[in-house]
Amino acid sequence: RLGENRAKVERMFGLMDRFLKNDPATLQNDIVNHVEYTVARSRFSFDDFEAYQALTHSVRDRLIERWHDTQICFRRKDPKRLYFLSLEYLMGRSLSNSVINLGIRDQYADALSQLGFDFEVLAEQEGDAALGNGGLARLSACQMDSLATLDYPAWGYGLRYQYGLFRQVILDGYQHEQPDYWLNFGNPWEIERIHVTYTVKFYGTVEEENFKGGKHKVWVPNETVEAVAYDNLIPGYGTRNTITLRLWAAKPSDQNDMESYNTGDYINAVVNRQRAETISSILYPDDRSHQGKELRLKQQYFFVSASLQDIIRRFKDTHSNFDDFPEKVALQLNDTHPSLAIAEVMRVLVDEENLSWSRAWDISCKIFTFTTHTVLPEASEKIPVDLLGSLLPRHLQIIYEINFRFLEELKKRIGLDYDRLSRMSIIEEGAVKSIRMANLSIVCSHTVNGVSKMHAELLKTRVFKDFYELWPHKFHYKTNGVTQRRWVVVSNPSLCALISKWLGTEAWIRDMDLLVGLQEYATNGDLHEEWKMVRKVNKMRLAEYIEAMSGVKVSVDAMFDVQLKRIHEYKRQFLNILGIIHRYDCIKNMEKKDRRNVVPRVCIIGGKAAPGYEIAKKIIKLCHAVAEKINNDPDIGDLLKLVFIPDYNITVAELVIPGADLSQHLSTAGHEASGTGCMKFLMNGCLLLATADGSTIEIIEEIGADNMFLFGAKVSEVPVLRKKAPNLKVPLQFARVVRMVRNGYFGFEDYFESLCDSVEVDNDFYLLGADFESYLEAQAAADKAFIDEEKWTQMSILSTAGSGRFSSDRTIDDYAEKTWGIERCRCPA
Ligand code: NBX
Repeated sequence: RLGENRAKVERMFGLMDRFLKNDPATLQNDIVNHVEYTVARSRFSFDDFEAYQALTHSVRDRLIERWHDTQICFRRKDPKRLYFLSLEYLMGRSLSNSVINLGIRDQYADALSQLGFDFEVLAEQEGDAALGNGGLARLSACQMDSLATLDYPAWGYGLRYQYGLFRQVILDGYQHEQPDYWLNFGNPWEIERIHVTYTVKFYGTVEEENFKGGKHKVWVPNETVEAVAYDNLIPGYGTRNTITLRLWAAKPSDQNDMESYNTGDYINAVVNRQRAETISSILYPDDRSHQGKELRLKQQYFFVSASLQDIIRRFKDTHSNFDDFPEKVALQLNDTHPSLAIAEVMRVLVDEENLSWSRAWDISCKIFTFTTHTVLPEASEKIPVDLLGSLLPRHLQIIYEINFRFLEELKKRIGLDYDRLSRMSIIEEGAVKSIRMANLSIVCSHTVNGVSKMHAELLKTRVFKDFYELWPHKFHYKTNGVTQRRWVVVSNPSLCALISKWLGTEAWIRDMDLLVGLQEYATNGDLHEEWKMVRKVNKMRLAEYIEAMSGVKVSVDAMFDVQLKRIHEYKRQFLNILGIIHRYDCIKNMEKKDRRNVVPRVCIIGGKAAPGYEIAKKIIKLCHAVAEKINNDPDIGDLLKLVFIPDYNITVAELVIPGADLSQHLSTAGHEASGTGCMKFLMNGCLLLATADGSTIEIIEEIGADNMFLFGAKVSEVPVLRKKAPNLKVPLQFARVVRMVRNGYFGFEDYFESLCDSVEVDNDFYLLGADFESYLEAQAAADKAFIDEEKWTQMSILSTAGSGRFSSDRTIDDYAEKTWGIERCRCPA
């Protein structure tokens, strides 16, 4: 038999051309074949989009080869695996990233140019995969890239939303939301795996059965939906390893239909089937508040149940005893969105695998780890008990049981301190009785982490103080990072080449710590010239984009000053706009001859507001109203321009960040858990103007306070200022600019009234007034530094040189070793 098998394998190998080759002739042949046979267009006539599709398919073939090898390698070595559970991933485009990670970008560019196509033009055909809101979702994407690059045996799990994050359309300065039906033109990057399907159940009742002389709970659900896997392949850089991001789509199940068919209601049956698909149809666009909606809860459970069935199936392929589970499986909860997984694992182990409660709980506590991404109390998820009880009755019982046992233990530790017991309880009593998902996650996870040093301090001293005092060993911090492959190599190829040239190696692309080597040349005149040239070309590219988007012509000699992020009061885009109004006002009131000393600025703001977030939408409108006034004022000319970049997404970020001179990170201290945008700007040599908040505190440690422009109250000062706020004296300049908005200097005074009210002295929760003077000082310092070109370039080089610590590679290695307990597993070349 063995001999026979070997002969078969050898025959198969003979039929395959071993591995696909990457010489120009083979690549061209592949692309043209895909035009003809996959895209089904004639090889004699195809346009850019069809060429892009064919190109993508040829890249995908190469990904599949490596992916198969990686999966075989993982199966053979059977290492402990990481399962990363996240409801959101912001992947952006895949083409450039894939060919760069595969190491065959230049080969493709050559092959295409011989066919008469330009790689960059084809790359522009791709839309963004925007299955997430903001920082949390992009972090998941960066972490997947690092997991693959560092050879970790990891799987990402998520939902395949049919509608990604809404597209932002600006009409008359107001934000409108348009659905992002991103699958319209097909998605060549995903592989539909119709044979990987699981049934997910909802609703129904819990019944008791006799079992081995005792009672056994059985959930009798009355609705089922099928989860179908779609695999997205994530190639590592400088390795063959290619890992899986498995996204689930909901499909109707045949199991629901019998009754309706029997009653002859065929049409209704089909309509009902269609409804099943709504579960994975839409991404919720709120990045903070949560609303306790049934569909959202259904999404969470659908995703958790399918992922766990898949994970347990894989475990059972090679193991029969669940005591081995913690040696083979780490389950990472990306915020509380997947935390129902805790109740689901308990249900499967106790109800289906017949483990005792204590054995099941022991196993669960060894596999879960939990990362929280916020400090804002309004963002913490609470699921109404009634809602959970109706959708997942057995899970509600399990959560009650977990809570009962936890509180019993807690009483033994702390006695009958009822206040503390009720604060720590997983169940929140009150008008709407709810499950506190964060408490559930902390109770079951062996490690809980914040996403910056400051964030972890706040968790320990404020947000989860009671839990920290109970289990100090559980609490850690893992400062976020971003992947340099996407944020330098793909998005800023000329800077990438320059860095490699001066370091004499490309090794920094896998080892960011090597960037410190640039410090040595921070004052080198030749590097300065090349550095300035690269930056200027990036600014020209951005200027063209700005003109195309908004019709505003900007001068590349001006300082490009950028704030890009979700619009939120705590991120204080309003402070930025008030600062711009102040600048405008100053120029207007200046004598003509003094205007010569003004440092010209192009202020660029971009970001989406959650559809129901009124104040955030007003900030967008204000930005447009102010821009209208300033940009059309002949007194001002090139001294000041303001542009709002619509529909901010990953692709826009890739274009804007390399062209920014200065970037603003203005959150009120103590509110930004980490912030990752600042890291992308930093790597690209952009200087930061920032509060000491989240990860900027650690950036200061790396590059020194004199290489950035810091301002504002510190974390410890914020509560004090808030107490004093009603009696604080508002700086005159602040009162003046707010008054200009309030009195209609930019029009729309009624519309802006509530926005102005939100920063009145007794109402100014985010302390715009208190920080205003210091903000203007930091801005003046930035102006002063900018006119000293040499100083600015040196600061810029030192920013890039000091950014090594903010690679997601560092973060992932740290998680792997200290949190997940997984080891690298490299697929042989
Ligand atoms: O996560 C963000 C934080 O605000 C950033 O400070 C941090 O850098 C980043 C990565 O750790 N949080 C975030 O983006 N949250 C969400 O997007 C979100 C989405 C849905 C939801 C709640 C929060 N229900």
